[in-house]
Amino acid sequence: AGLELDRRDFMKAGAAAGVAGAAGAFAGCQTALPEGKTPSDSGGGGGGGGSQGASASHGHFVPPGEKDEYYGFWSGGHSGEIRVIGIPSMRELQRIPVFNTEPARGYGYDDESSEMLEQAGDYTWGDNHHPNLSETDGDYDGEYLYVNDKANGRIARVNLKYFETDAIVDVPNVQCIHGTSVLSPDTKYVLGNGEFRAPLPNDGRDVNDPEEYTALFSAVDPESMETAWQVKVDGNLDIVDTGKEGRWAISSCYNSEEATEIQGMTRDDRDYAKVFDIPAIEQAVEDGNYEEVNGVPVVDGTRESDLNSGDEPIVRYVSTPKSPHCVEVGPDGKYAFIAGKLSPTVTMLDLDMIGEVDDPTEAVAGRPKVGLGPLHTTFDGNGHAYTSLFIDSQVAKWDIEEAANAELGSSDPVIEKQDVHYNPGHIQALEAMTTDPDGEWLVSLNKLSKDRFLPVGPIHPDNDQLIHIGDGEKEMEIVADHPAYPEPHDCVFAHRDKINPATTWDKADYEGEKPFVTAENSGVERTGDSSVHVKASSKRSEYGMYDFTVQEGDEVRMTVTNVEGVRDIIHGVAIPEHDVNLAVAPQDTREVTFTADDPGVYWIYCTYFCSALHLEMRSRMIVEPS
Ligand code: CUK
Ligand code: CUA
Repeated sequence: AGLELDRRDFMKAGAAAGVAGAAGAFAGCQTALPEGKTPSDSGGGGGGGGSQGASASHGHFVPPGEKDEYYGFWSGGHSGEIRVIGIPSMRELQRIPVFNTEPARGYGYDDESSEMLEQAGDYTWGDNHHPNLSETDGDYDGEYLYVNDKANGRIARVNLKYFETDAIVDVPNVQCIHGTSVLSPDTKYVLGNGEFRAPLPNDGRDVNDPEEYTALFSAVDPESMETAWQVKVDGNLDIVDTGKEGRWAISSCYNSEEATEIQGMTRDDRDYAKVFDIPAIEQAVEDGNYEEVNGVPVVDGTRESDLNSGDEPIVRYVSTPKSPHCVEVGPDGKYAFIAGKLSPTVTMLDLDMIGEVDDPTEAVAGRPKVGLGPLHTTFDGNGHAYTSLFIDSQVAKWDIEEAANAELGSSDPVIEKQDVHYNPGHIQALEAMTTDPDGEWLVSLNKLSKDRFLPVGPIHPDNDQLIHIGDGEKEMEIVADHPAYPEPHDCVFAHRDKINPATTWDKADYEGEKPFVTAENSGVERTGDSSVHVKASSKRSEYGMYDFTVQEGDEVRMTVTNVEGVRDIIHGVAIPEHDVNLAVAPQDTREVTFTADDPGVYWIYCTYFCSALHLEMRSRMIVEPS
């Protein structure tokens, strides 16, 4: 059987790539080459658009010692984390815990992060789908990343100086936040779509009256991370993106029927996109045209509301084919692309026109047929859109202007389709969400990998495929399969020049909040009848003291500073049988509070292999019986 398989694989490679390609495959190439190309054709040469300067087939290989050109930030789905992946190598560089706990980084173990998680609802997990980089002037400023928690209706902020989550807001009045976007061009708000309709407030009222349920569109202040306002709408809210000028936010709605079961949700032939007029909403809040619910101004944006009856409605409802999925706004800000999901089309909404027309449906500028199950669209900056086709397991590349100039539903602007493996959700091209996309690479986040990898049990990895798109003039080519731990939804890419992480901590960033403990001021101080404060420095290869003594039952607050000035020398603090686990980076201080319940001797040890004497880096906690 093994032989059979090998032969079939060989024939597949031969068929796909031609003889030269098959020869290339034997020479150890990762992928088949396009027809007519020989391995030497693709050895070097200058790929355009700021690529690593290699060909389509091999350009994603980043040699040892060299670095990727782009940061990719992946949402981790129900793992709750963000993953940092280099593009084009697809190497995983870091994981940033957000809604989960992560022992390797001490996240959810030290006082600060565990209090943050506690105050944000004290859930042990989250389901993050949509990472968004903060913007200044429509470009990534490298300051923050914002991401939603679909499961618990939260939005978190990751500080990109330290690649660390620094704030989480549990948005009031909503159960779930799905679509999430920053408001371009200057991140005035982080916007979140409440997907599930529920009573407002959800306190036991109206539980048996689904027609009284409501969905809310929320705006969070990116600095204070407080909910600024919310808008009540008809139907539900799936995904959101914004125009480039700070006025429009566009959300898709797949359940205009307001049904509670799938038959009802898919009953009607039409649903809609909702176009939020942000300045008009702000004006309504300023004028006091809202109802306050749980401390948040809630503006009525339902179709029949007063605020929607005049010439300047706060929400415009645009009819679309049934059950649309994603909304993405193109780089020039002219069109919002609303993927059909159940319709094989993408609806193009003209954002220059939406404020001008009486009937917002007149702003629909195109509705190309692209294939079955269109979910998400991305851009190369050269006039092409790429739409993922969930049902067809393909990525369709199509011409934006051609679609805009054709009769609705009649155009076929598709230039090319690329098979992917299998069932793609989001796709993203380099910097496609900015005003100036870089083309070159596209990642297809495929939901199913089926037979693509060694079997690892019934729960399969996803498959993120790296596709070379160049400047959009050449054919697409898959150059790498990359198994992904379940379950990424979306990703965002930024050129490495736009992200400037610190390599050690800057203690000025926490001055006044936490002490900086040196060897000299290490020690134990009794702070109450049954509480002590232990302060310890850490450096290669010792803590500030070799032992310390507390009394049985003491509440121990422990503050540990890593006094190293050198990058990549991390010290950990593990205390056996006390669930204590800190990871302290150079120049950082972390604190943990625990109770010394059981008398005895406990060996504190360092968890990061920091020097040849790492194993000797220990301290003794003596808990005297009371
Ligand atoms: S959703 Cu997952 S594939 Cu949450 Cu952006 Cu479309
Ligand atoms: Cu410090 Cu190991």
